[in-house]
Amino acid sequence: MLTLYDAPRCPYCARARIVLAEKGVEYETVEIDLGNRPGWLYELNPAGKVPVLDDGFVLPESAVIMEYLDERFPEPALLPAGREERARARLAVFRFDDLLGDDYYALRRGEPNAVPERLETLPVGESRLVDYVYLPWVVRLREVYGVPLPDRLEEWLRELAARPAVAAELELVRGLA
Ligand SMILES: N[C@@H](CCC(=O)N[C@@H](CS)C(=O)NCC(=O)O)C(=O)O
Repeated sequence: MLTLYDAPRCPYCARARIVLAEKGVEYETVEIDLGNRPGWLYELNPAGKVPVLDDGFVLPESAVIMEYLDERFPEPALLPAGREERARARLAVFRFDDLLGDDYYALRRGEPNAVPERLETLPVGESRLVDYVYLPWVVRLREVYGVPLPDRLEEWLRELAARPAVAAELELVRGLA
């Protein structure tokens, strides 16, 4: 049985939750209180961060966890089939901080940010892996921070919300708002 060290409000953990649900994988959750992290978490992940996956070995870093799960449970595939498309998807994952993350956290701190511009050009809608990398932040922007989404993203989110894995995360985030 896989174990996910998880925190409900953490968008990085949401990436792992969504992929596990999408793949229909049964797993156990160990909930971490981010305000009072246990010392043993640093033995699992020296950075002291969640998510951490235990599948008989310990794996931190949400984007790495997502790709691991996509290989471990191949159906439905999240990375595209073509080599070029896979490379482009990995690039969009690699650039997450530049393309949304840094501005999201600036907005959260009440600092100047370019979230509206970032949302206009978000590299989603082509690969399910990239969609799930970005979705937790897009959902929190709309549901928690009241940021309006461009029509393209509303439509994208509406289609994805039909999938139980995404619907569950949306419900969780609405409970946080
Ligand atoms: N690069 C990590 C980031 C994970 C992360 O920042 N998680 C937050 C919770 S949302 C955390 O554990 N923060 C604790 C800390 O920063 O000390 C990943 O992608 O998994």
